[in-house]
Amino acid sequence: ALLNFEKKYRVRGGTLVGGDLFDFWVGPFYVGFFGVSAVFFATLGTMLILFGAAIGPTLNIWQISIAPPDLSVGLGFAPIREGGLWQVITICAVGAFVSWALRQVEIARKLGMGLHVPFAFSFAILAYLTLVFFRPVLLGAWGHAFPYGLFSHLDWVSNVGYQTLHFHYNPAHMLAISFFFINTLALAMHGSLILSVVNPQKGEEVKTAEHENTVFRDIVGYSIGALAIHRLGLFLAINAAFWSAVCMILTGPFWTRGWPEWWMWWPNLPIW
Ligand code: BCL
Ligand code: UQ2
Repeated sequence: ALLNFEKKYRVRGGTLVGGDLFDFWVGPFYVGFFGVSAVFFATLGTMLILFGAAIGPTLNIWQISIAPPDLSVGLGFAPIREGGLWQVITICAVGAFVSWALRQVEIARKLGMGLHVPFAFSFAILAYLTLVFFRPVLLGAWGHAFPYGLFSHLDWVSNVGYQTLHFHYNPAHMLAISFFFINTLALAMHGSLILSVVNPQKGEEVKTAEHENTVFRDIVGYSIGALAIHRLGLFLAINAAFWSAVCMILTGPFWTRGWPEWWMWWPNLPIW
């Protein structure tokens, strides 16, 4: 059913591609050129994963894995059963993610809103592209990308981590983790604060912005404010994904020894 406010916002225009051709809705969903391309890539990619599982050695959901080509293939195309499937699935994944971001752009334009949502999502795409495109290209082989499987991708993370002896010493990994954790703190503070003001005791009234500011001034002596908490959240989330991408671009292409050794710059400073 069409919600009463939806009619007003279902306006023509704002499309980047296709003009009016795909400018319509299916139920609650806006379609657009990029809705069509997203569904196309997502469906094809999913079917290829199912095909890969079917021709693979196991149907155990935990063990199904679609691996990239052998390192000897370098940056070339591989036969479909020897990593080619992984390559086509990766193209589908990138096609679907980028379509999704551009569909967010079209919807934001249609509504006259800022592009903050697609901007934020593009950092998740950047992190994914780092693992399956930029880093393998810099290392000279698709085989450096991670395999698509539940346990197999965990094994990849572990192996790649131990190749540099102790991944916790990767400074960009440290930063990324710190942003993830601070982001969790910030959203827990924000979510709990909002719920606490809109769920008053029986007989009490919903509380105001003054209450929000006062409770945190009483607790920690500072309130960031209703607008800035959202800026902070977006900043923390974007940085978490960004420094994750950086930590992996560094690992291999720009640093091949153990990460603990990188910290030798500190005792090697000429000031001691
Ligand atoms: Mg580590 C990476 C934390 C220990 C080796 N590690 C990461 C980062 C993150 C992290 C900073 C993964 C997040 C990320 O990249 O998001 N590691 C972390 C923590 C510890 C830790 C907190 C800990 O000990 C407490 N790591 C270790 C140990 C090493 C180690 C010491 C192993 C022994 N770590 C590695 C390696 C890697 C990491 C190797 C990485 O490769 C990874 C990293 O930085 O990658 C960049 C980014 C997000 C994405 C890539 C997701 C992209 C999503 C796409 C765009 C959209 C998907 C849509 C989806 C399919 C649709 C679903 C539809 C729904 C049904 C609705
Ligand atoms: C706040 C505020 C909100 C909030 C939150 C705070 C009225 C509705 C959560 C409190 C935030 C602070 C003190 C900053 C915390 C900093 C970090 C780095 C976690 O003041 O304004 O708006 O939701």
